[in-house]
Amino acid sequence: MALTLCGFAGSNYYNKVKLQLLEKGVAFEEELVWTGLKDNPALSTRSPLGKVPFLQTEHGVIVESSVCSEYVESVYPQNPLMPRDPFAAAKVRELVVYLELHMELVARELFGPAYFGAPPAAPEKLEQVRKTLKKGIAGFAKLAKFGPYIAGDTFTLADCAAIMHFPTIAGVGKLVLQEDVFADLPVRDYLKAMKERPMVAKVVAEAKLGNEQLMAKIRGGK
Ligand SMILES: N[C@@H](CCC(=O)N[C@@H](CS)C(=O)NCC(=O)O)C(=O)O
Repeated sequence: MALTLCGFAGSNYYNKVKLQLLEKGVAFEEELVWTGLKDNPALSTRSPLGKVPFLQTEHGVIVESSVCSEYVESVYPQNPLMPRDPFAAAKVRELVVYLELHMELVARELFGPAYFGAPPAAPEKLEQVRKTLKKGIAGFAKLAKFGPYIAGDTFTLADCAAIMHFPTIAGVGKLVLQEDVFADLPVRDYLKAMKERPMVAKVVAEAKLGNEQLMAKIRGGK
């Protein structure tokens, strides 16, 4: 049975795993699944919280993008995106956790006003997110190498995550906080260089279409 990545291309977590599969050259299929248990209670049998992405494998379903990525690395050793050395691998995992827990999840508190037409957030909320996000980014800056890749001289899972999380986080800074939250990091040049990679360019192009599809769905109230 083929490996199937389930979710939608407007999701950066989905695209992180998709980029990994493409960079590794692993054969997979995509199944369009929208989030939310309200409209689709049956989804809970595959994704208990109604979140995407999840991976349908020959053994069953795996939820949580980082767990999916770890599974893919262990089952498909070709073109590894995790170092074999345990310490180096831990350094890659650290970067992914900083990107997701201390940056993306913080920025997500303002995704409503930034991307989905929600009313502006209260000033106290803006300041709280600004402070926490900048603290997370300052911590990440101490770990990230940009050498030229996030973890050093090799493309890893930290790049799959960074390429997909940087733009949404930067968007919250620009659209809601009115601030370049990455002013002290070479994020713009990094993203430009990464888009030279054919698989990154493919995922980014499909993400654009996926976002348009998502916005049309939201506008249609479907
Ligand atoms: N920790 C999860 C986060 C996934 C996530 O939040 N996905 C979003 C789409 S980008 C989602 O499913 N949102 C719907 C919801 O939270 O109910 C992962 O890494 O897979």
